[in-house]
Amino acid sequence: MKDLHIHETPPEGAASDWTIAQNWSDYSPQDHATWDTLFARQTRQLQGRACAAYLKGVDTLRLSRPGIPDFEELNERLAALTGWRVVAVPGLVPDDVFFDHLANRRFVSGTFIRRPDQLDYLQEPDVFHDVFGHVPLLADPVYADYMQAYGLGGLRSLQFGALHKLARLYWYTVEFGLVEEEGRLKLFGAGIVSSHGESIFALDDASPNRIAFDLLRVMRTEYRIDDYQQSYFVIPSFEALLKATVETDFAPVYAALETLDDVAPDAALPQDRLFTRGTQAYARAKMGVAG
Ligand code: HBI
Ligand code: FE
Repeated sequence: MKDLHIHETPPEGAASDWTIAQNWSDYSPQDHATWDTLFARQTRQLQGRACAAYLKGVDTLRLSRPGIPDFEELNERLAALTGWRVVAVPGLVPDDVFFDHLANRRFVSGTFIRRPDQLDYLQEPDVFHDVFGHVPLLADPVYADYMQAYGLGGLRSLQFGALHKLARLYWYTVEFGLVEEEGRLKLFGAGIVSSHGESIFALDDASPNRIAFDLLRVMRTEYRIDDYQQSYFVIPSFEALLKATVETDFAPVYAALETLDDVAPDAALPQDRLFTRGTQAYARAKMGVAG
């Protein structure tokens, strides 16, 4: 999802903060039907798999109503719960713009929806990924604070030239995070909960590592954007994740990262607390290597 369609200035029709109108009435019946299809099969898939706060958010935000949500209506409920709003943008926006929105409790969402023949394939985040994947947890007060803290940290990381490292935190939590709930692993990352295949793979497949979250470890770890992850990180709770973020001065973390090597996506380190040591069979088969 990197470097695709990134403009340097807001495109024609976008405001200076890159927002556009959702133009909800322009969606076709087929667009709404695509949402309904994705919603139905993904809510089935997530029973017993998604974390409690995510499922609660789907419910309190009434995402089960038919059709692509109208952001204005969605925002009435979301803003009342946590002060977050969803704003429409034309695609990927520059990092500083993205972080500024998060720091002000605005989540940027694409407006287009994938074509019916592309239900499992998606290069750029569409409205299903952005709304179904990301928005339910923004109804959770602790997660809501974490996302804002990430936006503030993101703006700060730009001054350190350390966005590259901080982006790994976003990737391995907001997009692909797992959480331990009553002794069992559950999904919370938007990239997983919005993916039909990865919502099974991330919890059940023997291939990936599942490693206890550690801030420095995560920020050293490279990631794959083109296939299922080779390692997932498990947070103990959203409170712990928020604490690890807001109570940490990232300046010394960035300094420490300068002295540490990057870690490969499939690596397990001696100091890791492992929930699962993955076989990496899936990734190896994909790379065409025997064994
Ligand atoms: N723009 N629309 C959009 N959505 C994103 O998730 C996004 C972005 N621009 C930049 C960006 N993400 C990155 O900075 C983060 O993934 C770190
Ligand atoms: Fe996303």
